[in-house]
Amino acid sequence: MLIIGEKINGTRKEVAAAIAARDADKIRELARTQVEAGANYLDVNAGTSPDLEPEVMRWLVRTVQQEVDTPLSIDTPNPLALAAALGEAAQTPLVNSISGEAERLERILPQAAEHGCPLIMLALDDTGMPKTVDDRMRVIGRLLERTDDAGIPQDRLFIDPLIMAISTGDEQGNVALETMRRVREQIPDAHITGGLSNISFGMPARSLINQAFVVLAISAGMDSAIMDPTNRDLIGMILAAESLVGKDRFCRTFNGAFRDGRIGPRTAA
Ligand code: THG
Repeated sequence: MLIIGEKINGTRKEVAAAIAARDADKIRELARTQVEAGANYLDVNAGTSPDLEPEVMRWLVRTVQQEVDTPLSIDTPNPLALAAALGEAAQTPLVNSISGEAERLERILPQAAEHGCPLIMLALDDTGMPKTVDDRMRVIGRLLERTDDAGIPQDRLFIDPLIMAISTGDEQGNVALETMRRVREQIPDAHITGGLSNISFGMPARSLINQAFVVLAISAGMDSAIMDPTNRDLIGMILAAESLVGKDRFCRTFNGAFRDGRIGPRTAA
């Protein structure tokens, strides 16, 4: 599982406060703890108004990369904020994201292509959020024509089915899972990602829902998630599920994580 650490997000209270105070230590700590927990990418979302976003994004990326040289996931619909981030990134970042919205296609996709960035593709367009699996697959198909034309290889794509809260509709889990299964079948080289905790928004005991969902999603072909990498239970569930579907040769990753004390019951300190 390619883990994209979600915690540097300006829509979160502690990060909004750190940005307002330009508290670099706080941002560096969020970077370090997520990388130590095993994050492969760090998502960076300024969560500010579009006019301030390029400046805040530049500061966030610079600050994070003072602490870690982990590749980033630049989470913005704003082409100017993406350009600012590209200027500061230590390694080629993941671009989060493009969609069928014209602005993103015309001003984000060319930057991703030029810099050879992997790219998250949302099943969304100017007409809004497609409700059914068929509608999502149509949007994804149209976007795939555009990324193919731009010369982006399909194994550089992270397709996001748009994970919506089950509290807003009983079928939201099935819609996301069935979209994942179809993407896995029709676009076998592409990665599948998404915001894992979206599924449990508005529910009690969210962690239980997130853990159950990630197992089903791995079975449906999900191989990446935007999530809290410091959540030990979730990491344990992911590594267990991957070993159960043949994604962990000789269960080496599971065994190694257990040996290192990263999963399983905590031993008394
Ligand atoms: N797809 C893509 N990008 C995304 C999302 C997605 N980026 C944003 C989001 N969804 C994923 N990122 C986060 C970041 C933080 C939190 C959740 C998702 C988070 N949420 C807690 C909650 O919801 O209760 C608490 C907030 C807080 O700590 O203040 O932390 O779907 N491509």
